[in-house]
Amino acid sequence: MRTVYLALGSNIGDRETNLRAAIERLPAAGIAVLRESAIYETEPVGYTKQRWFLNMVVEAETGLFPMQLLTRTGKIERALGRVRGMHNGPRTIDIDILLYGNAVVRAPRLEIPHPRMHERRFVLAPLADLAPDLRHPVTRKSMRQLLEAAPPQTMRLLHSKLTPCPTSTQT
Ligand code: GSY
Repeated sequence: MRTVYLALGSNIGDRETNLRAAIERLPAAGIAVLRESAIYETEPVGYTKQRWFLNMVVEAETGLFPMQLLTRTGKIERALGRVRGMHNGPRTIDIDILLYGNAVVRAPRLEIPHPRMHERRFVLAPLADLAPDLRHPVTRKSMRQLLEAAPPQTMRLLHSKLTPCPTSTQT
């Protein structure tokens, strides 16, 4: 089993419902959710003439191999109405694999750690909420250090309370 970190984002429709719907589909896909970050409303990066995003990060555990994980998260994106449109354009739901334990994967369709995570405050803020001392497998910098060094981005905390996952509250 590996601990993985997934970044979720949405800027079409009911963004919070889209995030929730994606999280609810993870367990059936073989991805057990351990913890959820707060949700942030973030200014769009890249193509800026689009609606603000809701972004969050999920810590999960899985026995899936990285490519299987990519296939399963892609299936959830499609089931929730994600269509591949404009590059960097609006999306119902986006699920990016940030980290897969300490593994480094360099495949044509999949790079882990996510190649742009260190420059994305909308990823690093929720990730540092969950795991500030976790180190990037390549640079060995902590998520807190990466967040401090990331380019500025306007964002606001939507929900400050970390939502406990139902399974993690069982004794
Ligand atoms: O894969 C990331 C999608 N995306 C986002 C996002 O999730 N949040 C913000 N704030 N900007 C973004 N630009 C892109 S592309």
